[in-house]
Amino acid sequence: MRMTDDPTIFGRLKEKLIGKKQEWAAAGRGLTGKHAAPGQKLPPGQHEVKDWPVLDLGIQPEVKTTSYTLTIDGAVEHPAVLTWAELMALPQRDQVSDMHCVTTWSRYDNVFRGIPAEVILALVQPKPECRHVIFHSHDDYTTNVSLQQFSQPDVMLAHTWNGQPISREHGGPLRGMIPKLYLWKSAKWVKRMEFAAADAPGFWETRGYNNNADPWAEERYS
Ligand SMILES: Nc1nc2c(c(=O)[nH]1)N[C@H]1C(S)=C(S)[C@@H](COP(=O)(O)O)O[C@H]1N2
Ligand SMILES: [Mo]
Repeated sequence: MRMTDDPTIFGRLKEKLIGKKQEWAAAGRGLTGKHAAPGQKLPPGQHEVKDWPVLDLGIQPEVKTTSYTLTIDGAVEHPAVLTWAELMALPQRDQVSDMHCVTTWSRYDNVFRGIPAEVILALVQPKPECRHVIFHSHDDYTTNVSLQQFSQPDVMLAHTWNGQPISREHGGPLRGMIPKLYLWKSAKWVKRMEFAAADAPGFWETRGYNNNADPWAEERYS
């Protein structure tokens, strides 16, 4: 089923929400025109929140660790299908990160635990022509980042937030966490990571949102 022609009430509701965010992109909502130094904690046009809002397409798939697999394929020397046990046996790290959502909220100092990007890279070894990483999720969401953005030291596949397993609504059991980009680049319920030579703009990137998505440069829209 395509996301755009679901006739159910949830489908129509979802369409309304997606339509609203596309309108924001077209109108340049939230843009201040200011730039901020990357060292500055709060990017321009953002405000701090203490709760953790939930944003997604309205489908929150139940993904069980007992049957979970992560597929990593494409332009890599060693494609892999990893079970939950295999993922947990990889080196893990704690990382304190801020989250910046394009809808203008930022949430500071989240302790995420997970598998660092560098561990994934060492495992699968991107081929020389590889330039992009496309995340595919269980709700059919996709998002794309450059290999360089994925390779930053604070990037991880996270399974734990502030000492608790990441909840289903926030993308558990495993989600991307790319703290220096707007949060739509951090895929919830990750199913597959596709390494690629060619870029493939994802769900929001094809609906008016910026391909690069640097909050300090206010790269909200395309
Ligand atoms: N699989 C999936 N990942 C997703 C989304 C989604 O709809 N599906 N929404 C993105 C958007 S737009 C945002 S702002 C963040 C929200 O994460 P949160 O709900 O944990 O705050 O998830 C991102 N990752
Ligand atoms: Mo978002």
